[in-house]
Amino acid sequence: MFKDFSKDFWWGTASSGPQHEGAALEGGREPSIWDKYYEMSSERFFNEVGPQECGDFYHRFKEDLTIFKELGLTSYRTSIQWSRLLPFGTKTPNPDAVRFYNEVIDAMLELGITPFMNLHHFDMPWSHQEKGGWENRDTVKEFRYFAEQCFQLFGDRVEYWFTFNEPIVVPYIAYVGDHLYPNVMDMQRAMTVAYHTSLAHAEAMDAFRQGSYKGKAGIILNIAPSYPRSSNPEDVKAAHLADLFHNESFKEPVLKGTYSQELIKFMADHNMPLPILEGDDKIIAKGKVDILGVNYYAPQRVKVKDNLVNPKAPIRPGTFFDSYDMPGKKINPHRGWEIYPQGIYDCLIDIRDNYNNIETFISENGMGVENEEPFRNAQGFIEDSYRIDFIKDHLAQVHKAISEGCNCKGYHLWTFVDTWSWMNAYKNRYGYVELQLHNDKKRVIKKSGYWIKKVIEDSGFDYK
Ligand code: BGP
Repeated sequence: MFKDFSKDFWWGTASSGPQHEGAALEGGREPSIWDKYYEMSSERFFNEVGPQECGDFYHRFKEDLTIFKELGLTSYRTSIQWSRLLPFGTKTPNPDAVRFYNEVIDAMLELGITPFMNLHHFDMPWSHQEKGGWENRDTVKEFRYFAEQCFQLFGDRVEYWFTFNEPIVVPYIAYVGDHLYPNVMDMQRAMTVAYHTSLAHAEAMDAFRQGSYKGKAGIILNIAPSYPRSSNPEDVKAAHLADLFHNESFKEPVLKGTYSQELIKFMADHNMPLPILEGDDKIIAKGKVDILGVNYYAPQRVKVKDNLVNPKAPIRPGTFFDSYDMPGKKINPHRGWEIYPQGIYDCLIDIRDNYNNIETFISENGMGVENEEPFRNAQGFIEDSYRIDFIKDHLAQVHKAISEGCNCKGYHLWTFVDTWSWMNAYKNRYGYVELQLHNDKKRVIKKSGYWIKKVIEDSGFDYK
């Protein structure tokens, strides 16, 4: 059956400054938390390839955008690096950064590509991290200042703004996980970081509205629907808690303008009170978004804990529930993530039914695959049919959600050209376009790139 999408559906891709720009030491940029973490612990990064080894969008954006246009894609998300625009805590925008982002935005508009600009993609400038990063409440006003600068400098042309990408990730990987500085395993500090990030988001939304800029502002959340192993009340309770920490911690403030009372109480009941000050509710209320980006990769499957917790172990979300390894689940072995297309539908229906059917788009979805070399064909390009199938299965669910009334406006694949991916560096490739890292970073369109071009031309595709 043909899955038809509206003519104005946003067919795009997502990327980020820290993962694709490169030129980390050029143009006056200061190191971000990732550059420093690589300096401290390079052995943790796949093949010891660090964040400075990016696709060089900084010098090659015109080439990338030309290929982007050739594939018929219409909207491109990247981010403005705080560490490039306001390096070392300066209040005066770095002229080289202003020039670069102006050129990128202008090049997109000339090609008829809509820029979607995000302001924070896990990439705290080191000078702010040294002062405590998101644990320090002063960072909230520093972020508002950065956001204001971005709106003032580029708001005459950018009409889609996003304050944060996946704001729950930094608390999780750096404060209760072992994947980023400061690796502290402390749930109170993690949720403090999350709380201050909510305030920073709300301050940036307020700055956007105060300035009466055109367009819309919002946030991008990685929503992982939480499914209990069974209908046993303990499993259901466990899944609810996983949802509360991972999803509701940001969904409620950004979609309802209130901070979850349940989360506040849970943290207080476990002697980890959140650093709430009088009047914060008024700030949080300003954070209600115009538009929500939904990043969807995989669900979380959850069960009640099998074993009692070691009382000396640090408290983490996993103190309260276990992950559930469902028999028969389909897995992407390269990334270890479950493939469950219906999850994307469940996310959209939840927003339709419980969050006023706010305007959304799929801001990330994709399949990371290690070593695509065996799929190279005689003409020299990668035949990534597995990626096409993955995208089709997810788009079919998006189509179904839209036909049932969900206000979902587009689909952005992660990513356009294979990017550097945090600890996994270049292990898993996600792009419509291959990055030949050791061949002068040459860009070569994959089969999925040619496929999406046809989908866009036809405004849809045939599905089993
Ligand atoms: C999302 C991030 C992206 C990107 C993607 C793929 O969570 O927003 O920055 O990296 O995941 O994940 P990974 O790179 O870990 O494979």
